[in-house]
Amino acid sequence: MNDVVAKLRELLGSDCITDPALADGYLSDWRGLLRGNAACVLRPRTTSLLSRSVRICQEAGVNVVPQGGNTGLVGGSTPDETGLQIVVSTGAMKKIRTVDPVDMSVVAEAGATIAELQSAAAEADALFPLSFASEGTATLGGALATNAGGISAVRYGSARDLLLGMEVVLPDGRIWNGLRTLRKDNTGYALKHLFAGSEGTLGIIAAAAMKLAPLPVGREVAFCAVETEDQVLDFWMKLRAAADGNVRAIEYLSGSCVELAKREGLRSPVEKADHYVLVELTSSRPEAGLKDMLEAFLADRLEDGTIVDAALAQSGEQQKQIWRLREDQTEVQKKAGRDFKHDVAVPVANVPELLRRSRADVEAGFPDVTVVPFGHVGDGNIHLNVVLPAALGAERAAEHGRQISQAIYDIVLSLGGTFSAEHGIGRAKVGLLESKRDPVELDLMRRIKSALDEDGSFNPGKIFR
Ligand code: FAD
Ligand code: 2HG
Ligand code: ZN
Repeated sequence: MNDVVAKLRELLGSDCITDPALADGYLSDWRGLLRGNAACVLRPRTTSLLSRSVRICQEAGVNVVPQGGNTGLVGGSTPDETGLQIVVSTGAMKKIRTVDPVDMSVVAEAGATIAELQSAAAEADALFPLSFASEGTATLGGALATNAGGISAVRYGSARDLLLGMEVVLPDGRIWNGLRTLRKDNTGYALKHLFAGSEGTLGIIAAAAMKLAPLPVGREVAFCAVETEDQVLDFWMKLRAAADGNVRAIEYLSGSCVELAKREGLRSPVEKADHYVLVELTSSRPEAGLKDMLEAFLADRLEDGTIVDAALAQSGEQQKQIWRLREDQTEVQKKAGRDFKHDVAVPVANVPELLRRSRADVEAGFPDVTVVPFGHVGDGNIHLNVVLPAALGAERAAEHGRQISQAIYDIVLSLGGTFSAEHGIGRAKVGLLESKRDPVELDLMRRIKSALDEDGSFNPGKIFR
């Protein structure tokens, strides 16, 4: 191993990190649940250096763990404990190569953050549509490798839907240059879609071309209190019909989520309820009349009883406060005790049943637990999280967590859903994938893996055991 590290050091100089203090932040996951070790951490600055680094690793038979912003929630970017793997971070590859307002595309290196892409697009009067709470740190490469969704997927789709082209360093060190910005390109297999959602198991995304959208000029945000799960769905159906193309976000929060946020000092602008929905409408047409539209829509919903209270933000500051109730959930839940995450999706029509059954089953079996579901209701994607009291002790919490997860996944699958909607498989859901997915599907996935990564050296233990 010393020889390999010496060669990498020769190639990358101080961008080959061996100092434990400097390497530390790359060795554990965002949630603080996993801690690994690595022979070194590489931060190549160009695709060519990335490719040469990977080739050195490949020739020495060393396993590689790709990493972007390290904000993933399923342990995909953490090395194992052996100290024999090498973390390859794209953090130093941040160039935004082109923003093309005619083509409506951006070409950027993998380490550019989502927030940097949003800013670069806005400077050219365009919108980079991906958006989620970790956007200040999460990278383009990571978002594509996990096929991240987020709050505006209901309007613009997930990362994959925005993908036009890719530059990838393959496990043998070769560079595949598929960095095209064409809107139509039916030239054989769409290889880029293999790498989207592949979680660092097939190659390292070095750069990507992504679609942009028109920059919104109008933005309205409202927060509503709702009495029942069915009314949450009813509200969304009515909003979709009334505002259709203008809905940028429709997010669900349970009453328990808002109570947790209040404990952290946040304020809700509506009366207390069992359920809440957050709506954001945007338009790139100044004359769209979004405010009148939303005001009239909310008045109608109060009138027909779909909602019991509503607040339409009157300033940018109020919009931010409303969004914090939603965007701070991951942090708030992390602080509240031992949090167990279930990033699930069901057909949208089954969301009320999912919310009802999971809460009833979990609360009946585990009186100590707080069920804190929230998320992207328009996509049928609910973060069906639970928090157990910290006082329960690690071992009992783990055992309760295991039983609760099983109960939740059983409900999700019985409703035609999936156990990973937008966060991926990583290390956390390897067993679930293996036990719950169709054997033919698994066989095809394994064949793709071995065709691209013959030695199995790219992110071993992730997606597959
Ligand atoms: P990392 O965490 O570094 O890596 C994630 C996976 O991708 C790993 O398997 C890694 O090996 C691989 N990878 C990273 N870069 C590359 C590359 N260049 N080439 C190949 N493989 C690579 N996710 C959502 O989908 N929607 C949300 O709303 C959302 N909100 C979040 C909010 C918070 C507060 C946090 C902490 C996380 C949230 N996430 C969300 C999860 C996470 O931010 C996303 O999955 C994000 O896309 C990960 O990007 P990253 O750069 O941090 O990747
Ligand atoms: C979100 O939607 C993220 O905020 C994180 O996907 C979800 O913390 C979670 O469980
Ligand atoms: Zn989410």
